[in-house]
Amino acid sequence: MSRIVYNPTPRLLIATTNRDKIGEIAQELSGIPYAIVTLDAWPHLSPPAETARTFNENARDKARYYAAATGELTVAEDSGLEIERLDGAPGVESARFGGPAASYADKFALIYEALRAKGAADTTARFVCALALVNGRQLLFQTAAIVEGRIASGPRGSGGFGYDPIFFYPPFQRTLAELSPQEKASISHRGQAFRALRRFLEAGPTSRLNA
Ligand code: ITT
Repeated sequence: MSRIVYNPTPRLLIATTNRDKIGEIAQELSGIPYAIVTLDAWPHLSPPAETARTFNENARDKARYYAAATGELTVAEDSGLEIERLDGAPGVESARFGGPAASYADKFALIYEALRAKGAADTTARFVCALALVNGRQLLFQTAAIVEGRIASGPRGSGGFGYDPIFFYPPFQRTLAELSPQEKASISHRGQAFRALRRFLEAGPTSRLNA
């Protein structure tokens, strides 16, 4: 006698409170054999404090926190902008740089002021994205990716989000905010990191974990 096994599509929680990140990640993961869920399904869950000093640790901590709170197979990422002449600032503080009330215009003004104070009109910079995939307490996959560029002479463009208007990407001779979403995804820190996650998921080992 054969048994009928109901094998539902496994779920994957994209654990971020940042809507702009969700848009870019969903685009990168479209078509994977997982049902994507977001934190909208847990409206009362507060975000964890991000206390670690590295993107990798913060990504792991966030993924572990949300996996424990929801019971879902969870991916979280930690990302930010490192400016060479500012010794890597704002780095892991990118989202909080300038304080809770600071707009991105305020953050840009602080950055240009700090660069002027150092006599550093031109500087290299990089965006970093570290991601971690966790099931229960188990870290299944971790990767990090960067995109190298320069701080633009002034903010330009209206696409993207966050620091994109001040990040000049030399191969395209434009800021990330002047790129189409597809162009940004093709070279960005997040695009590269999530394409690596897609390859890992499509290789299959996790597809049975929460089925
Ligand atoms: P979650 O922790 O909930 O994911 P968050 O926005 O607080 O949301 P992070 O702590 O990782 O996330 O901070 C990332 C910040 O780095 C983000 O808020 C932007 O200020 C900046 N950032 C990261 N990726 C960026 C991108 O592609 N373009 C522009 N700015 C980016």
